Amino acid sequence: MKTEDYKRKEVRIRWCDGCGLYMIYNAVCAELAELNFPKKDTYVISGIGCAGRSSGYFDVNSLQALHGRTIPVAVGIKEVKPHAKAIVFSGDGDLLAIGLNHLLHASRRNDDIKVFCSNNEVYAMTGGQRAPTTPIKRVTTTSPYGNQEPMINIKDIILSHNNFFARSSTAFPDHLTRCVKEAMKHKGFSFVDIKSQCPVNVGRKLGMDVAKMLKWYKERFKIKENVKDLKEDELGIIKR
Ligand SMILES: Cc1ncc(C[n+]2csc(CCOP(=O)(O)OP(=O)(O)O)c2C)c(N)n1
Repeated sequence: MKTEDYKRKEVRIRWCDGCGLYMIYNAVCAELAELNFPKKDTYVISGIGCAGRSSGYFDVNSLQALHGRTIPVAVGIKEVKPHAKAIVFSGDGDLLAIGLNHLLHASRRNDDIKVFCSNNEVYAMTGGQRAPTTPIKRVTTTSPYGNQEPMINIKDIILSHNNFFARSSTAFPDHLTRCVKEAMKHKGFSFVDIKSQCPVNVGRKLGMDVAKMLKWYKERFKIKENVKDLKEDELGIIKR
């Protein structure tokens, strides 16, 4: 199978130009093609938000769940079709704010689902409001003087259950491909936190175009290999 075989052709993609979601979507389709995974056994579940649109763009069994409710749908699919690949493709707001409770329990149970979190550090679709993933001091629509709340530490939550955790970024495409591959191969719960650019509701507001945003990401993050833990500014794969 080819990458393009997993993409729905008749639907026009409505993500903004330069959005990181294109790269994440492509990386997941490319890995499905690499695995030659049967389309009939592949399920993509997305939530609400820009990332939530993804389910409409995969040419596999796909479903857009209610806001924050991707995980129970994926877990349900896996219960009745254990041979299937249940992929959750959603945003940081959807997975780590409204949907966090489900994520926590799926991780605790080590449910065999693959979670790809497009993390643009805001609620993008609704206008760039502060999310639990917004870094300290970041100016957003709802933190005009700079965010004062600490970020959620999703890495430690996932690792507290000894599950697969990877952090990558759309600014490092080869690393992103590697993280997607490892997550897909892993048996059990896998979570990939993908720091991804939102050119409109982050970039434009902070005075950066897409090229500047990618440069900014490259400066902010460093790739680490064979590590047991990651600092906030480090990208890597942790399997315990
Ligand atoms: C129950 C419910 N609450 C709130 C909303 C409004 N809403 C739509 S998208 C969204 C944020 C999505 O953020 P994220 O998951 O980070 O996705 P992004 O748009 O950044 O890709 C919110 C709060 C909604 N649609 N439904």
